[in-house]
Amino acid sequence: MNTTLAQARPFPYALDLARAALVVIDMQRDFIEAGGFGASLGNDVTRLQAIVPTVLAVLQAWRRAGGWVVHTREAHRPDLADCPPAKRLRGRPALRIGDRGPMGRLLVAGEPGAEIVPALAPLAGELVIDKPGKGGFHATPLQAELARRGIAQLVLMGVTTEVCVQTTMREANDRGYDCLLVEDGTESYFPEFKAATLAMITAQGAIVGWTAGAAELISVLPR
Ligand code: TIU
Repeated sequence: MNTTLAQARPFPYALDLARAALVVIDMQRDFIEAGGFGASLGNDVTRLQAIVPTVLAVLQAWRRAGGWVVHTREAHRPDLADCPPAKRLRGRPALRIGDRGPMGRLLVAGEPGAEIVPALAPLAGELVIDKPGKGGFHATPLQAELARRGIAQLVLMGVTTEVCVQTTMREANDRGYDCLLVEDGTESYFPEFKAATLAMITAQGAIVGWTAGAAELISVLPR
């Protein structure tokens, strides 16, 4: 199915659903719920909770249209062998990666906090990528999995806009994917950083990619 998001910024985005993947970045309890990694850094997680219904609406419309879905999680091995000390020791958080919090060990695969929020749980047939970095491509099989399915376009949602989402989008852009970020399907702990990210992505003739609203994306998907 080919369609066009006429209202996309900075200009219309031609979507080929058969060659596109919806990539939902790090919608994990650790970033979205109290007591997780995001909260340990001093952030107000309620900003991120607010986008769950929009992310779900796009996810459901994409699934109904027969589109393929990838979910990422920022999740380390229990022995933290894939967590560089530079990452673990950065800053002065209340709890560090691997420390035990109310939802288990922070950002460790298999712990409750590392799971995707229940409303957005992956379905059978959807790809789940655990990534040790901010970008979805670094030290993961994501590129090979996309290539295996002939994917050329990525539609992105998730958190946080200027950290894992933007990093993944830039990695994807450098690898030749045409990327579109769903404006109200992403959020940051810092509203000004979200606004700046959307602006810098679309500036200079879509130097990193496109953005569009969830309603327009849903409206062009087959029901
Ligand atoms: N802290 C912050 O804004 N984000 C992260 O640490 N990871 C993701 O964005 N997933």
